[in-house]
Amino acid sequence: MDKKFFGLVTVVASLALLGAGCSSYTGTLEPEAMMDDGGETKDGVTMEVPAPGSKDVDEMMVGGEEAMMDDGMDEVMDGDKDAMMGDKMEEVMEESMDEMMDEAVVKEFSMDSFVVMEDGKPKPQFSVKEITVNKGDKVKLKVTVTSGSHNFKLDEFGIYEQTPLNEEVVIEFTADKAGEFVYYCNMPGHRANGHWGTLKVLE
Ligand SMILES: [Cu+2]
Repeated sequence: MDKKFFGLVTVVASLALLGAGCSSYTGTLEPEAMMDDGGETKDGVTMEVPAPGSKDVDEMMVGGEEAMMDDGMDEVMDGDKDAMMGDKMEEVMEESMDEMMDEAVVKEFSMDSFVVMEDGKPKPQFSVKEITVNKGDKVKLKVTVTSGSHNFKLDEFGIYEQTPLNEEVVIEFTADKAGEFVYYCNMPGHRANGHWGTLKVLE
Protein backbone atom coordinates (compact mmCIF):
# COMPACT_ATOMS: atom_id res chain seq x y z
CA MET A 1 0.00 0.00 0.00
CA ASP A 2 2.66 2.47 1.08
CA LYS A 3 5.07 1.47 -1.65
CA LYS A 4 2.39 1.61 -4.27
CA PHE A 5 1.42 5.06 -3.14
CA PHE A 6 5.06 6.20 -3.12
CA GLY A 7 5.49 4.87 -6.60
CA LEU A 8 2.46 6.80 -7.77
CA VAL A 9 3.79 9.94 -6.17
CA THR A 10 7.13 9.40 -7.88
CA VAL A 11 5.47 9.00 -11.22
CA VAL A 12 3.38 12.10 -10.70
CA ALA A 13 6.46 14.03 -9.54
CA SER A 14 8.44 12.78 -12.50
CA LEU A 15 5.65 13.78 -14.83
CA ALA A 16 5.56 17.15 -13.17
CA LEU A 17 9.31 17.52 -13.55
CA LEU A 18 9.08 16.31 -17.11
CA GLY A 19 6.32 18.72 -17.73
CA ALA A 20 8.35 21.51 -16.16
CA GLY A 21 11.34 20.56 -18.24
CA CYS A 22 9.16 20.42 -21.27
CA SER A 23 7.73 23.85 -20.80
CA SER A 24 11.16 25.33 -20.06
CA TYR A 25 12.47 23.71 -23.22
CA THR A 26 9.72 25.08 -25.41
CA GLY A 27 10.19 28.37 -23.64
CA THR A 28 13.77 28.69 -24.81
CA LEU A 29 12.85 27.49 -28.27
CA GLU A 30 10.04 30.01 -28.71
CA PRO A 31 12.17 33.11 -29.07
CA GLU A 32 14.20 31.61 -31.92
CA ALA A 33 11.00 30.61 -33.65
CA MET A 34 9.70 34.12 -33.13
CA MET A 35 12.87 35.64 -34.55
CA ASP A 36 12.66 33.40 -37.62
CA ASP A 37 9.05 34.04 -38.50
CA GLY A 38 9.32 37.75 -37.95
CA GLY A 39 7.19 37.79 -34.80
CA GLU A 40 4.04 37.02 -36.69
CA THR A 41 2.75 34.51 -34.11
CA LYS A 42 2.19 35.95 -30.70
CA ASP A 43 0.75 33.82 -27.92
CA GLY A 44 0.88 34.01 -24.13
CA VAL A 45 4.39 32.51 -23.92
CA THR A 46 6.08 34.97 -26.23
CA MET A 47 5.24 37.85 -23.95
CA GLU A 48 7.81 36.56 -21.42
CA VAL A 49 10.75 36.23 -23.79
CA PRO A 50 12.91 39.18 -24.79
CA ALA A 51 13.20 38.47 -28.52
CA PRO A 52 9.77 39.80 -29.58
CA GLY A 53 10.30 42.84 -27.40
CA SER A 54 13.62 43.67 -29.07
CA LYS A 55 11.93 43.08 -32.41
CA ASP A 56 9.37 45.69 -31.46
CA VAL A 57 12.20 48.03 -30.46
CA ASP A 58 13.79 47.47 -33.88
CA GLU A 59 10.50 48.28 -35.54
CA MET A 60 10.16 51.41 -33.41
CA MET A 61 13.72 52.42 -34.31
CA VAL A 62 12.97 51.96 -37.99
CA GLY A 63 9.71 53.85 -37.58
CA GLY A 64 11.55 56.56 -35.71
CA GLU A 65 14.14 56.88 -38.44
CA GLU A 66 11.36 57.16 -40.99
CA ALA A 67 9.61 59.75 -38.85
CA MET A 68 12.88 61.67 -38.57
CA MET A 69 13.33 61.44 -42.32
CA ASP A 70 9.81 62.75 -42.78
CA ASP A 71 10.46 65.62 -40.40
CA GLY A 72 13.68 66.32 -42.20
CA MET A 73 11.85 66.46 -45.51
CA ASP A 74 9.19 68.68 -44.02
CA GLU A 75 11.87 71.00 -42.71
CA VAL A 76 13.48 71.16 -46.14
CA MET A 77 10.05 71.83 -47.64
CA ASP A 78 9.34 74.46 -44.99
CA GLY A 79 12.73 75.94 -45.66
CA ASP A 80 11.86 76.25 -49.34
CA LYS A 81 8.55 77.78 -48.47
CA ASP A 82 10.23 80.23 -46.08
CA ALA A 83 12.77 81.12 -48.72
CA MET A 84 9.97 81.67 -51.23
CA MET A 85 8.02 83.72 -48.70
CA GLY A 86 11.15 85.71 -47.96
CA ASP A 87 11.67 86.48 -51.64
CA LYS A 88 8.02 87.42 -51.99
CA MET A 89 8.20 89.68 -48.94
CA GLU A 90 11.33 91.37 -50.28
CA GLU A 91 9.61 91.97 -53.59
CA VAL A 92 6.57 93.46 -51.86
CA MET A 93 8.81 95.59 -49.63
CA GLU A 94 10.76 96.86 -52.63
CA GLU A 95 7.53 97.65 -54.45
CA SER A 96 6.14 99.64 -51.53
CA MET A 97 9.47 101.43 -51.15
CA ASP A 98 9.33 102.35 -54.83
CA GLU A 99 5.78 103.58 -54.42
CA MET A 100 6.81 105.66 -51.43
CA MET A 101 9.72 107.10 -53.35
CA ASP A 102 7.50 107.88 -56.34
CA GLU A 103 4.46 109.14 -54.47
CA ALA A 104 4.49 111.83 -51.84
CA VAL A 105 3.53 111.12 -48.27
CA VAL A 106 -0.11 111.95 -47.59
CA LYS A 107 -0.81 113.76 -44.35
CA GLU A 108 -4.45 113.60 -43.38
CA PHE A 109 -6.23 115.79 -40.87
CA SER A 110 -9.85 115.97 -39.79
CA MET A 111 -11.34 119.02 -38.15
CA ASP A 112 -14.68 120.47 -37.20
CA SER A 113 -15.66 124.04 -37.93
CA PHE A 114 -18.17 125.54 -35.50
CA VAL A 115 -19.24 128.38 -33.24
CA VAL A 116 -19.29 128.52 -29.46
CA MET A 117 -20.59 131.35 -27.30
CA GLU A 118 -18.06 132.87 -24.90
CA ASP A 119 -19.08 135.75 -22.62
CA GLY A 120 -22.11 136.32 -24.80
CA LYS A 121 -19.99 136.62 -27.96
CA PRO A 122 -19.86 134.10 -30.81
CA LYS A 123 -16.41 132.48 -31.14
CA PRO A 124 -16.20 130.69 -34.49
CA GLN A 125 -13.25 128.28 -34.73
CA PHE A 126 -11.64 125.19 -36.15
CA SER A 127 -11.10 122.23 -33.83
CA VAL A 128 -7.55 121.89 -35.21
CA LYS A 129 -5.64 125.12 -34.80
CA GLU A 130 -2.21 124.03 -36.03
CA ILE A 131 -1.09 121.62 -38.75
CA THR A 132 2.54 120.71 -39.39
CA VAL A 133 3.69 118.90 -42.51
CA ASN A 134 6.90 118.56 -44.51
CA LYS A 135 7.49 120.33 -47.78
CA GLY A 136 6.39 118.06 -50.60
CA ASP A 137 3.74 116.27 -48.54
CA LYS A 138 0.27 115.84 -49.93
CA VAL A 139 -2.14 117.34 -47.42
CA LYS A 140 -5.66 116.01 -47.07
CA LEU A 141 -7.96 118.08 -44.88
CA LYS A 142 -11.40 116.86 -43.94
CA VAL A 143 -13.48 119.79 -42.71
CA THR A 144 -16.96 119.42 -41.26
CA VAL A 145 -19.08 122.36 -40.15
CA THR A 146 -21.08 121.33 -37.11
CA SER A 147 -22.67 124.70 -36.28
CA GLY A 148 -23.00 128.08 -37.95
CA SER A 149 -22.21 129.11 -41.52
CA HIS A 150 -18.56 128.98 -42.61
CA ASN A 151 -16.02 128.33 -45.35
CA PHE A 152 -12.34 127.37 -45.65
CA LYS A 153 -9.68 129.56 -47.19
CA LEU A 154 -5.91 129.10 -47.55
CA ASP A 155 -4.72 131.92 -49.79
CA GLU A 156 -1.11 130.85 -50.45
CA PHE A 157 -2.28 127.53 -51.89
CA GLY A 158 -5.22 128.95 -53.81
CA ILE A 159 -7.84 127.20 -51.69
CA TYR A 160 -11.29 128.55 -51.09
CA GLU A 161 -13.90 125.96 -50.28
CA GLN A 162 -17.51 126.28 -49.21
CA THR A 163 -18.24 124.04 -46.24
CA PRO A 164 -21.96 123.32 -45.87
CA LEU A 165 -23.37 122.37 -42.49
CA ASN A 166 -22.91 118.72 -41.45
CA GLU A 167 -21.05 117.78 -44.60
CA GLU A 168 -17.47 116.53 -44.70
CA VAL A 169 -15.56 118.50 -47.29
CA VAL A 170 -12.24 117.03 -48.41
CA ILE A 171 -9.57 119.56 -49.34
CA GLU A 172 -6.36 118.29 -50.93
CA PHE A 173 -3.21 120.10 -51.94
CA THR A 174 0.54 119.61 -52.05
CA ALA A 175 2.56 121.58 -49.54
CA ASP A 176 5.06 122.66 -52.17
CA LYS A 177 6.41 125.66 -50.29
CA ALA A 178 7.82 125.98 -46.81
CA GLY A 179 6.66 128.52 -44.26
CA GLU A 180 3.75 129.36 -41.97
CA PHE A 181 0.39 130.03 -43.50
CA VAL A 182 -3.01 130.87 -42.08
CA TYR A 183 -6.12 128.95 -43.02
CA TYR A 184 -9.33 130.71 -42.05
CA CYS A 185 -13.04 131.26 -42.58
CA ASN A 186 -13.75 134.46 -44.52
CA MET A 187 -17.31 134.99 -43.28
CA PRO A 188 -17.55 138.58 -42.00
CA GLY A 189 -15.81 138.95 -38.66
CA HIS A 190 -15.03 135.23 -38.26
CA ARG A 191 -11.26 135.37 -38.74
CA ALA A 192 -11.03 138.33 -36.36
CA ASN A 193 -13.04 136.37 -33.78
CA GLY A 194 -10.76 133.34 -33.97
CA HIS A 195 -11.91 131.29 -36.95
CA TRP A 196 -8.41 130.49 -38.21
CA GLY A 197 -5.45 128.16 -37.78
CA THR A 198 -1.79 127.84 -38.78
CA LEU A 199 -0.32 125.53 -41.42
CA LYS A 200 3.39 124.96 -40.85
CA VAL A 201 5.28 123.52 -43.80
CA LEU A 202 8.79 122.44 -42.79
CA GLU A 203 11.63 122.59 -45.30
CU1 LIG B 1 -16.57 130.88 -39.87
